[in-house]
Amino acid sequence: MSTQTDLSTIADFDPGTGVSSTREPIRRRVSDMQAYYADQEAAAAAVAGGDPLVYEYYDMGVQSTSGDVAYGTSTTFPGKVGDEYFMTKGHYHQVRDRAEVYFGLKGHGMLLLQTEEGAFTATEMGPGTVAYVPPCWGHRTVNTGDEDFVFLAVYPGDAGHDYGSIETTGFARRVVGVDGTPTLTDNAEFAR
Ligand code: S6P
Ligand code: ZN
Repeated sequence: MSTQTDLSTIADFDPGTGVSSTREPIRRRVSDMQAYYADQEAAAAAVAGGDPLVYEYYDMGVQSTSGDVAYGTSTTFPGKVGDEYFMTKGHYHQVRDRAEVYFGLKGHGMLLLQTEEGAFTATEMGPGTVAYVPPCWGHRTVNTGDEDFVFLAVYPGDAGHDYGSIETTGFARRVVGVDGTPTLTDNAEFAR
């Protein structure tokens, strides 16, 4: 059996930083996801004050077939919008039953998981943490520390990404700083 994957296109990355020297990252600033944050005044002020980079991630270029295993690194920078920590947009996989494994490389964060049926759970991540995203669970990561939060993500090549569902409903919980401690709070705008 032959594979159509061109191995010369498969990228490597620095396991200390997540950075790949051969691929361009996808970058998200506050302005790319202003409506995701609870404090709209703080989000507007952040955009006006320089529009900081919230996160960047590399897709390492594996082709999107069910037999391939895609992987990438993701870096969420330290920071907050209001009292809410910097986070990824979050998504379900387009093919819902495709699972994913995260492996913590640097810094500290939280992985939020939810189902479309209303279940929610969260797990803390740090260097060496292995976290599993089961089939059908939406996932978002949050940097709860004061350095870059970096992890490796590995998932089936045909998983795809559905951002629209999270954009519409939000996540059931937000992660905010309460007296300096990352704390899960109910999201008042969450619409199941
Ligand atoms: C891909 C995996 C991660 C995210 C990355 C950015 O399935 O879950 O590589 O793509 O953390 O998050 P998001 O929600 O913008 O794709
Ligand atoms: Zn994913």
